[in-house]
Amino acid sequence: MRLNFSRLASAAIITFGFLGSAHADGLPGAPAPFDKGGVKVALIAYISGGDFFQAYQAGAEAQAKALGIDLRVFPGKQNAAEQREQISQAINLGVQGIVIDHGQPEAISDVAQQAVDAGIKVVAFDVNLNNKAIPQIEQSDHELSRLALEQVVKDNGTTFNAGYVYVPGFAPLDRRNDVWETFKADNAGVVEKARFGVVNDTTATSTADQAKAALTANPDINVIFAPYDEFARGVKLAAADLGISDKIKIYSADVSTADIQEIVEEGSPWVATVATNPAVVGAVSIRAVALKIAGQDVPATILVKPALLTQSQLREAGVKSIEELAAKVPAFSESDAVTADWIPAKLY
Ligand code: SR1
Repeated sequence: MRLNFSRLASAAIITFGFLGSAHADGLPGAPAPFDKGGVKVALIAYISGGDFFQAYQAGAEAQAKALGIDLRVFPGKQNAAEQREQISQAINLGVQGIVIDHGQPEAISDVAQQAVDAGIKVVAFDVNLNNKAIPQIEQSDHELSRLALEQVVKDNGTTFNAGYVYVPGFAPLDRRNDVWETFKADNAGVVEKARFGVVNDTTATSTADQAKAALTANPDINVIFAPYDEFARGVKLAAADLGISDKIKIYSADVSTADIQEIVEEGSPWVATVATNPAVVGAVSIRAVALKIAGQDVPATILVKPALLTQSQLREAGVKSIEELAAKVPAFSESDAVTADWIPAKLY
């Protein structure tokens, strides 16, 4: 995806509970039930902490508001039992649609099926429920990983010692891992010296503790593949504490305003990331469930394509925030995935 500098952007606002909407009395020209308004949708998250998930939620809320949807957000605390209970609650609330954002398939597949059986339209972001009735939204994770590793090779060649941050069981991380495994198999000079990572409510600091141990035990690591921004932040923190920021290069996924600042700061080892605008992904998720509620076709897999962002590009462009990025890179301000002429798709 090419950088193109010509757009305007603004941020959405995070709130909880059923939200008011711009078209509470109906969206003129929209199909039923959006023409009358009062459509209730639940967004049920597995993880709510961290920049990515907050921006995703904000984008979902902005798109819901534009569609006249009353959106009830159930925040996630990495608790499978709680997410399962929240899906049951949403069914009992009589929502017309549910967006499931991450989660553990084995814990929620049956309640998701109960929702489908109750006539509720369900879509899933980054959790594969293996259910034909539930479209899956993702950020082209294989492509994301491939773009990041192409940049790794551009900067470091194909002979280096790597640290790899990975936690299995999360669909996007598992997909990114597929590409990493193939990459290693294809490049005998790439040696994975250490593998670590944790996902919890303090992912960055917990990962930093593990990174410190890994980097201390393996002082010859010069490349870190950390395909989640909280992982990258943790590794950057560890490198700063150990005084080795000039010895390693970090490649990640995701981007936020805080990430941009950490990437462009002087002496930062975080040299590239491959990302979508998570607010756009949140908006796409709501559009997908809205189309299903309106009885319109939705593909089984919906891809939101990521873009490579290097430290040097960001510095040269003088970009300091996700809004400035959205102003310059069209893919960060909108997606053409699951649109319809009755859906106000422009968030920015
Ligand atoms: C724990 S999974 C984290 C990932 O989910 C989303 O796909 C984001 O891109 C993030 O990297």
